[in-house]
Amino acid sequence: MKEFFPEIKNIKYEGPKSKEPLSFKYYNPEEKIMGKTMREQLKFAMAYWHTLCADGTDMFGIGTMDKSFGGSSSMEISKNKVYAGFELMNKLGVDYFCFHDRDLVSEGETLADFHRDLEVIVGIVEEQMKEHGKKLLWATANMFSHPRYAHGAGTSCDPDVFAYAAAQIKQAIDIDIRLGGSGYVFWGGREGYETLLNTDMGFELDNMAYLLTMARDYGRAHGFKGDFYIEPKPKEPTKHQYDFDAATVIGFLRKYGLDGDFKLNIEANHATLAAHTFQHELRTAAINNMFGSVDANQGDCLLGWDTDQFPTNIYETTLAMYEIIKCGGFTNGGLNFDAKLRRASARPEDIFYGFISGMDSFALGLRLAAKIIEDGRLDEFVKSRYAGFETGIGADIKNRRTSLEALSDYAFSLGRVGLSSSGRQEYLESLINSVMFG
Ligand code: XUL
Ligand code: CO
Repeated sequence: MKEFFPEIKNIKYEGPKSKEPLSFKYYNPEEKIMGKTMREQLKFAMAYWHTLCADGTDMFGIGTMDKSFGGSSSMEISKNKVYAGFELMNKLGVDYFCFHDRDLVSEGETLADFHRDLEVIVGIVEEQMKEHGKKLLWATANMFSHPRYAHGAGTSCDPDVFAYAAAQIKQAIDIDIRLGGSGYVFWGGREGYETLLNTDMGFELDNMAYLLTMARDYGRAHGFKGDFYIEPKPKEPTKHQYDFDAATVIGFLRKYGLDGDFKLNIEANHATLAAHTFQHELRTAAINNMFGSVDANQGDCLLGWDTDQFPTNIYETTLAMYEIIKCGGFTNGGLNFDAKLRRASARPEDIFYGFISGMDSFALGLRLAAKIIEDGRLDEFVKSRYAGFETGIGADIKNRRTSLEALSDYAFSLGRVGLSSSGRQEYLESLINSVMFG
């Protein structure tokens, strides 16, 4: 078998003191952290699109990276991408991957062309998965790149486009089931609007929910046991996207009775675009029992768009892993690197540096989150902050055994009520630093 990255050997754990750039400093797959191996806790996945398709094209310039993998025809390129992808996952020890239907083959003129070519490539993916023991974290349908989706897919004003989207979803769910995927993602890149002047928002949302309901029913009827996910994002490409953030999506899912089958796929850079922290979005999903999966990346606070960088901010990865461990860890989900190289990082080995950096950042985040939890002072402080609810009037409130009148009588009996305790933010921030770096 042809090697696509002949210069790169299998990436090994060498520990934090190693100066070998092509090694893991913190990710030691078989080491146990809080009862599970790092590999099980982190469940890293390769995003097919960024890794094997994105070639550095941006709004101002053409591609800088050759993603043809030595192929000349479109199908040859598609085949080579599969082999290159599995080689890369093997060398990095990444167990999972995710793709859009359009990442595997180019669309062709008709759905029939697309279907025919997908069948060939999915066959190769299936055979490679068996040979190398890799798993599909989730699949999705790209319903945002083609011009037909300029008005949206499930929220399009054109019923033919709505039907086309349905066909793409059906096909992607069939592939997901065939490959044993544990998730199916909906990211509504064009499901939103540019101006309300031309938009019937209520009608569009009802249609979107109908499409998701049909997808759910089809998947369940055909044996899909995994989770459906919505991936919130507030904007980009459309000015306003309906899946704005976790809270908005949860409200939508409940309104349309989809909350039993759908969870959230939280992306770090989408959280920050919605003016939330990554931790906030994870917590919102968790407290609503809708935490599912993560698209791992980071943005740049000086650039207001979705830069999809490999994550390196250890505070962010630590607090993310803290949230993930606290809500029980991944079940069907995992950490998918929805991350791409900078345009000038155009050498084939750069993709390995990107993954190593991202995997090590989350591995270190996991180690530090475990330290914070095992240290216990943070959790103890939060518990003690609400200790007033354990006795007296506080317990009556907590146990819902009071009334507005009873609380009013109680408050009148108190006289002056002032600020009673400190939030201790500065102390907690320095506590976190001392646990992380101590
Ligand atoms: C776009 C994005 C997508 C989804 C899958 O911002 O995150 O790649 O993850 O469609
Ligand atoms: Co994403």
